[in-house]
Amino acid sequence: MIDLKNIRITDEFWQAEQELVRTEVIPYQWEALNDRVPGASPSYAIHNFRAAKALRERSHMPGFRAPVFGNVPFQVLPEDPEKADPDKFYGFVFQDTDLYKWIEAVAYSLTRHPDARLQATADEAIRLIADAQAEDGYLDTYYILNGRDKTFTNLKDHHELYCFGHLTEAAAAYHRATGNAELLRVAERFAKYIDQHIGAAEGKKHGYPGHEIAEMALVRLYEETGKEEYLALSRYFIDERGKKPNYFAEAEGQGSPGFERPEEAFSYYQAHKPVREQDEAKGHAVRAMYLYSGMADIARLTGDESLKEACRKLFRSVTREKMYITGGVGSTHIGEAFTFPFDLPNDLAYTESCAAIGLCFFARRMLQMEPKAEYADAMERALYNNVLSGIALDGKSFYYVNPLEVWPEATHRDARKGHVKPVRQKWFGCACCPPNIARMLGSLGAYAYTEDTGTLYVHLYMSSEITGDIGGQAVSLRVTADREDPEKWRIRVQADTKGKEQTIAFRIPGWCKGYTLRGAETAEAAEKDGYLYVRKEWKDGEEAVLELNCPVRFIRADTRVREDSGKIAVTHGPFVYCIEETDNGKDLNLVSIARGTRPTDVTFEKTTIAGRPAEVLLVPGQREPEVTDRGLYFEADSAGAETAPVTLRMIPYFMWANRGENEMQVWIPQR
Ligand code: FUB
Ligand code: ZN
Repeated sequence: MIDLKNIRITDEFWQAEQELVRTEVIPYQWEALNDRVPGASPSYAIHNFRAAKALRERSHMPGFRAPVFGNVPFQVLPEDPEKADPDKFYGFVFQDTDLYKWIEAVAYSLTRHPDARLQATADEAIRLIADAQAEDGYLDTYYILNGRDKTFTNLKDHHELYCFGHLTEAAAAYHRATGNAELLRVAERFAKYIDQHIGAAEGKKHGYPGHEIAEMALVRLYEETGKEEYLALSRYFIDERGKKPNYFAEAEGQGSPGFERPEEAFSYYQAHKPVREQDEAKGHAVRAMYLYSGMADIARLTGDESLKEACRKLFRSVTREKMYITGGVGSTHIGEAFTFPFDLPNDLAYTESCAAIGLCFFARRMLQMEPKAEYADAMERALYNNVLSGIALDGKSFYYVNPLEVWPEATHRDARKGHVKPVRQKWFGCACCPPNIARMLGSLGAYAYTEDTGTLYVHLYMSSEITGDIGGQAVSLRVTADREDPEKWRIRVQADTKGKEQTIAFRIPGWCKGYTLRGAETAEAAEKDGYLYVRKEWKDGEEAVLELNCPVRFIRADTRVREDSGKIAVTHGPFVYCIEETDNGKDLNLVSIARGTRPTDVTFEKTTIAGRPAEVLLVPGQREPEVTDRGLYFEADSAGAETAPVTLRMIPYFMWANRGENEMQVWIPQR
């Protein structure tokens, strides 16, 4: 990962998002972690660490008896925090990760915006975590408080390795941002403990994480410390997964989840077959994205061709058969999972914010493995649409589920749609998404840019400044993404490569219909896999301008996506657009776009939505009249057939649901 210290995002649009994280999300989440938000589900994350610390202190006292694991549920239901037992664990088995993700988000925020008070608060939280860690290095407050006798007996569901993964991601980020190595030491001690108990050697458990993330986190730990054993452990997890006999069935003896066919048993965990034999994205979408990200990391670092090929197939399976136009993945709330190819229901979509974030992780790693614009296209799609939709424009509420069509009444009255919320929520009992959004937005620079020997890749266009050692060379670069002209993105590049030649590779986005490059006439330039490689000595004071044509586009879906037959989606640049009731009236089912309407008929309007600058598209449309007086079914004659012309006001999808509860729709019939 490129060092975020070298990158400053100056882009107005993205800076606003990063500022929301700094000024709203991080402080709010700290209150939530401490159970101080009236009316919000208590987190108990800090409570649990305090209880674990107290237990460790008591363990030195005479007569101490360690807790013994009874029949503890996956979620210990929260009570009134006032009445909580100070020695008891509360929340989900993975509750610790909420604090780790917060620390990671803080690390990125401190990189951009030093803040001594915030750093002191995070340092204190880290000290608490270190004090809660067991003397043997183990760290998961659910087991510490409920009974260590069952440590690593339910890798499938109980998330100990998932907690380790988030701890490690936070530790690496915090160390990189602040130089404070305390959490890194904690993560390394836990990594060593895991290594002693899980692995190929006789006497160790031959298991792997039920919820992946440790794979990519161990790679990060390896990159932060240079210690090969972490890379080896990550590789072990990847190589062991899905081998026969299946570890989860054999060692944990808990049978296969009921909703799967026998040959698919454990596909929920991507453990139905060895990873190199997997060619279809299956199971829990977040888990899948995290696994594939780890696979891509290992494939890149080891050059393992079979693993690279599996990554390519899985990426294609996700993005060519199972991804929504918004970059959302996971079509069903049952198991928060993928279903079958081209099954992409709009109003039942699960499309968890974390899963879209996971797709960004996977795509970024594919780009590091082999830069191809199709990976960046998917990453951009997910980021600009599904990920941003996960957070309100004021940063104060969040979506877990990001549907493409909402009829509020149905979400209230139909249990099948109970997971779809027409308004964002302040917090969640299972609060995985908000802090994940915070850490994603905080580390944007690492998605916009990657480096390889001698080359700086520009994947996403956002104004930024880059200085330091990039791709092994001293560089100073300023990118200005000028989006004033709605039909053209102008990317101005000023660079100083200090007397040496440097390649800068610019992505030509999938949405761009033609481009020009001016001001780099002295350069060697060649296009490959969707990137324009420009090699030259970049001199201070010179400017190159890349103009990307950015027309409005009407998009249709593969006809196998039955939900979208006869419909179009409207996009502009990376943004997917939607209609909302607030702008277009009730009963969005009655509006359509007439056949023959062209994208060039669309006009633009600059406005604000919830205080944020917004570009509205005005699309010529039509509306059918209501027919409510001819019985439930009636003869298909002229009634209801005549339509009235209307102008559809379309807003960027990520801005929906910021003006109260209302209907929303991305795909619009074309009649
Ligand atoms: O299991 C941990 C997290 O909680 C998952 O990634 C999310 O899907 C939610 O279930
Ligand atoms: Zn989530």
